[in-house]
Amino acid sequence: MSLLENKIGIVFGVANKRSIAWAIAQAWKKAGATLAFTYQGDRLKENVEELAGTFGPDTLILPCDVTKDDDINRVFTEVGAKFGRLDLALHSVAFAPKDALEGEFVNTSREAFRVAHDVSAYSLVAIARAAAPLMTQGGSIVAMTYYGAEKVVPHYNVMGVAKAALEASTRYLAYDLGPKRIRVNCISAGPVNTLAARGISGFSEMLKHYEAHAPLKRNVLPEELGATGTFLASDGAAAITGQVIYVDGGYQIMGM
Ligand code: NAD
Ligand code: 0WE
Repeated sequence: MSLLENKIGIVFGVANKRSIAWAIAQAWKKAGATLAFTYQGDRLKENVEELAGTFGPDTLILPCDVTKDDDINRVFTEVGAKFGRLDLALHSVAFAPKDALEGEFVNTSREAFRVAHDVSAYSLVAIARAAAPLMTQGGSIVAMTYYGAEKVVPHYNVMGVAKAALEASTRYLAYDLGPKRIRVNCISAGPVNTLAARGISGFSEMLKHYEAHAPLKRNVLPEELGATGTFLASDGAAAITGQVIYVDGGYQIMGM
């Protein structure tokens, strides 16, 4: 039997075929899950419909700006109406204004700080709250994070602070939702060449740095994030909650 047979999931954060969300969605689908997808706005509608459209007629595809409570509530109302239940949710969404990732952290504006935290951290809380009533047989919520949450990665700046908030939110959500058998975990991925990473100056040097310094001497592959996402979604992880799992070739263990 497949690992996620009869599970219903929702995926936030597919922008294109390189998105980490797409890698995890494909793995969830392959493991037997039925999926709903959300996309940020009209700009990404066609992309997501083209990708997720290959998943069959029972695939729900809905717009959702995660900074809008009404969008989030509408999405979960529609998931409830179509499937009657939910088992899995993937949060793979982050944004900070570009200039906040270029200068010094000390110059982060109030507005850039607010936006980064709203999109990248608070949205997990809002999604978990809306998902929980549908997770009537328990559930698994997975969010994507990055090492810049715990150590200084030059230029990651306010995103690192927002990821720290995301990781702490994961722990508090795990505590609140544990009695309902809803687990909440983060995958901390090593650098992956996606849309969100492409614009970052020095990103290819970062990939080389990981190749040189991570114990496994290579970068992480999207399908490896898919495999960890499937594990965390599966009953094999039934006693794992509130954790940050590093899928980074071992980079995080190094002191030098
Ligand atoms: P991506 O650009 O493919 O995905 C980011 C997604 O966030 C996009 O789909 C975008 O539409 C969505 N998004 C941004 N603002 C939104 C909003 N207001 N409402 C709804 N959606 C919104 O890039 P990715 O690298 O796949 O990023 C996915 C996640 O993985 C992010 O949380 C990112 O921080 C994390 N991550 C990425 C890397 C990396 O190196 N690429 C490493 C570790 C963690
Ligand atoms: O979480 C991320 C990137 C998220 C991200 C990317 C952008 C680029 C375009 C958030 N907001 C924006 N805003 C934009 O305008 N990563 C883990 C990838 C990443 O980004 C970095 C990194 C790494 C790794 C930025 C600086 C240093 C390292």
